[in-house]
Amino acid sequence: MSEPLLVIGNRNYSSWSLRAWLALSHCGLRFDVHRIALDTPQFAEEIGRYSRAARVPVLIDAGTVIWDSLAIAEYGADRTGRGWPADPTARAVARSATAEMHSGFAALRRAWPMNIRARGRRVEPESAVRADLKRIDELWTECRRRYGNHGPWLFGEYSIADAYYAPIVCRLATYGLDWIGSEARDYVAASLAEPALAEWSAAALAETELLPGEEVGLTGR
Ligand SMILES: N[C@@H](CCC(=O)N[C@@H](CS)C(=O)NCC(=O)O)C(=O)O
Repeated sequence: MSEPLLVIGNRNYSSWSLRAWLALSHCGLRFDVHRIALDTPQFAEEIGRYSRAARVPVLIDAGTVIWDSLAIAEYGADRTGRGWPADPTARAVARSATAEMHSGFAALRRAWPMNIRARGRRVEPESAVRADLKRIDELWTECRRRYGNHGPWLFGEYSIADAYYAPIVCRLATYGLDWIGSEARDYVAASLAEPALAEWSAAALAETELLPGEEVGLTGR
């Protein structure tokens, strides 16, 4: 039987694709990948073949379509038993942190789009973005202090929560670390050195597409 197929967008820009891909890679599920570049006629034409929701990521496994990054991460965890902390209390907190990312931080996501290739961007955060950054700093620091003694991740061992915050790590690498404290910075460094994110980032560097608004200036490409 063929492997599940994960349909993703551009590695440079598609933060939801990155989350699903990291979660599946870390839980050890084997899967194939099909990439469709966002904002192209090919995307409009092809995505409907995989998902009526018309968004990436989508996981197709033996005819079942799973069309949301968190549902995909949960599917990987269900299939392998890996993805969430073993301790029920830590697991509840990890799920809360993940859900907060899945449904929140809209101001930050809007103002600082993920662009893995770009470095040295300086976009002064407005107050709503600063509030998001403050909350992320506080959350990461608290998780590291409370749960981080068994490893470098938010809950010690790598979990879906780390996959969920990886695009924030990428944004901080692009827009600067000025707004977070030393423990959060250590977490950024550990995340950027992590092999799966490094593999995804190397593939993003090899991409050449530019999304509208990402073409010029001190923004990188
Ligand atoms: N809540 C969804 C969000 C998916 C999403 O917004 N994906 C974007 C790319 S990162 C997309 O497919 N955009 C294409 C479009 O809107 O046409 C998830 O978690 O999977």
